[in-house]
Amino acid sequence: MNILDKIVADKRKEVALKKSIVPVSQLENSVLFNRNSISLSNKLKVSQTGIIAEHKRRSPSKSVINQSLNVQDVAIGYENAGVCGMSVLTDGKYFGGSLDDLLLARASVDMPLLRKEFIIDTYQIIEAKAHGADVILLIAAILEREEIKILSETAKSIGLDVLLEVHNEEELNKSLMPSLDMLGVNNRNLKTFEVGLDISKSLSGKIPNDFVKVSESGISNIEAIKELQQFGYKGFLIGENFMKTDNPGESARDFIK
Ligand code: IGP
Repeated sequence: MNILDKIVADKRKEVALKKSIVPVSQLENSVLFNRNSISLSNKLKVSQTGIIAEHKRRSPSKSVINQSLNVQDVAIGYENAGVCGMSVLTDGKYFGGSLDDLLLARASVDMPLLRKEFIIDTYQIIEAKAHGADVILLIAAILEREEIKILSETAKSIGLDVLLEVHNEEELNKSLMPSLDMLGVNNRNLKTFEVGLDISKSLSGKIPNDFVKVSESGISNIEAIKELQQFGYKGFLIGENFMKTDNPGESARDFIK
């Protein structure tokens, strides 16, 4: 079993347990469920820099990245730096995140928030909205086309943007559909953890222009962004490079000026 299969197996159990305790109707009654979401894809379209900055304490590939900061300070730092949006990891077991992180980020800033999660069930989308997310991530490597359709249409029906993540041409070809807003190319192979920007470059021409192109992972300098912009990318998802410092907001600011 590769790590991705393990994460998904754990996630299925987690979602089944949660469903038995917190019914969807309860999530739909939360204050945040009725908040108007802000579109990240619209912001990226008009941005010069297109930074989506991530809150990530640890990961299966790097173990500890930063355990000492609180999510509110990180969120405020990112927003003050002028990023387009923030990605908040909500997986606990592998990334040290939580839905509370998403709630606290929501309470601290106005910018669009992405729930970074392994989504396999519509329940997690309702949950994302109820905790203040504006955008959800769908990962093509763990979903069938029909699942991508149901999940993305559910997200759109409650006003959320959808970022679909691929890592190769096969995943891209099976996934294209109008209910997606952004197409993300993950420079990290989630099964092997290998990282390289070449995959963003080689897939860029195959992504139709109706989708906002996002390059994800392994971005550590402005030169990489400038180069990826030549390939049509409008969004850049950056985690570790900011989170490994004592002041992620300041680090993000260096990428924006
Ligand atoms: C950020 P990095 O290399 O800048 O820390 O990567 C983000 O792209 C990465 O955390 C990520 C991810 C994911 C995490 C991309 N897709 C899916 C968990 C699940």
